Amino acid sequence: MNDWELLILSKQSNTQNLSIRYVPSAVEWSGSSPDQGLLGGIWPTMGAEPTTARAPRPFLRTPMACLGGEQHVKQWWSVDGPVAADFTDDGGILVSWMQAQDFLFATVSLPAQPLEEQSLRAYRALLRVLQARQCPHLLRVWNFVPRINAFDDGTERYQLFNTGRRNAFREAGYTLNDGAPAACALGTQSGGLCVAVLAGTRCAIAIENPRQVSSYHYPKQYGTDAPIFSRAAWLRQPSGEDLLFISGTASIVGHRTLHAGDTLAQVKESVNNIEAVLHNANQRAGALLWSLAGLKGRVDIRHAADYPMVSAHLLAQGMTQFCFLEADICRDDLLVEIEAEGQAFAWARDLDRWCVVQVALFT
Ligand code: 3EB
Repeated sequence: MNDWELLILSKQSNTQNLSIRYVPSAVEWSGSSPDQGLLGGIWPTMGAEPTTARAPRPFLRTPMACLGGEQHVKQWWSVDGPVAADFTDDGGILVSWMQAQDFLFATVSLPAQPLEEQSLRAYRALLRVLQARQCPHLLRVWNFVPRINAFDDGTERYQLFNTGRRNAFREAGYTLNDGAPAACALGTQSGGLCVAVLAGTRCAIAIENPRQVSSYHYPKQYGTDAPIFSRAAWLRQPSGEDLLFISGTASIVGHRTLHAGDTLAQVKESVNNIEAVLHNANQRAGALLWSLAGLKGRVDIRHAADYPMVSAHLLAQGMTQFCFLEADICRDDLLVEIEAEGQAFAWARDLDRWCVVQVALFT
């Protein structure tokens, strides 16, 4: 068998492809082919929409303002195949989910109650659905924590959330360190705790950032229970259109926040961190799959007044496919955070094989 045949065979494997799209809020879903299914979505809205309706509806609308980049506000996850929606009632906790052959998107929203318990119960319910549906590998997680920087009985709410998440992961046998999913944790001003997850039948490859201490190794000064996420997760795909999920990335070097009070310096540091993650991911892939200008995503800004400065800086970096949201960030000295996705071109990963084919053809 020659390389050409190998290449064709690898494209015919029966695993499914996942895609991401960002569209304006006015656009409604219509698949590019009848076979393409909408697996899930997350976008901000300031309208009061109930997120706990009993109808299966795995779209998470977060109570946040869009400050700019409205043409990229709706984040859609889709698959090349049919999807089925359902929900699971786990002792009064309602998990809405959509499942396709190789992927599952699920959301849970809980009313405002003691946060550590809510976090444990939300994750417990989600992980049970993943296991029951045989889609156990967490790829990307979104956490929305009301009043994330406020204190409840002397403990910061983000830390209470972390304790609940860690206990649920431990209980379900999920990793407490290497191999964790990509994630973000943002603060909202209203509503209850909301968590959305994207999971797969296959796992992604966790990517860390050499400039940053891994989240699960943060020292105790940030809370007794460290967060658990990877800086990025690389999903290989049969089409070659690999996805890179980049976690919320802020101005943290080592484990410390840098540039407290200086939003522009924080954005620059966040971009430095993303470049380091991209470099690491490209090295792991052994090919230049991802670049800054090819990323799409969201920029979360604590103070709306900082939006013009932040967006001008990112545009100048060639980061043109971003939406800007007003949100709180998990440390009270962080003023901005960037979350992003990279989608590789199929030919990029197969470049070495194409070269072999070319050489074979021309010699
Ligand atoms: C940081 O690097 C910034 O708790 O799931 C970023 C991404 C952050 C995910 C999480 C937190 C989380 O520590 C905060």
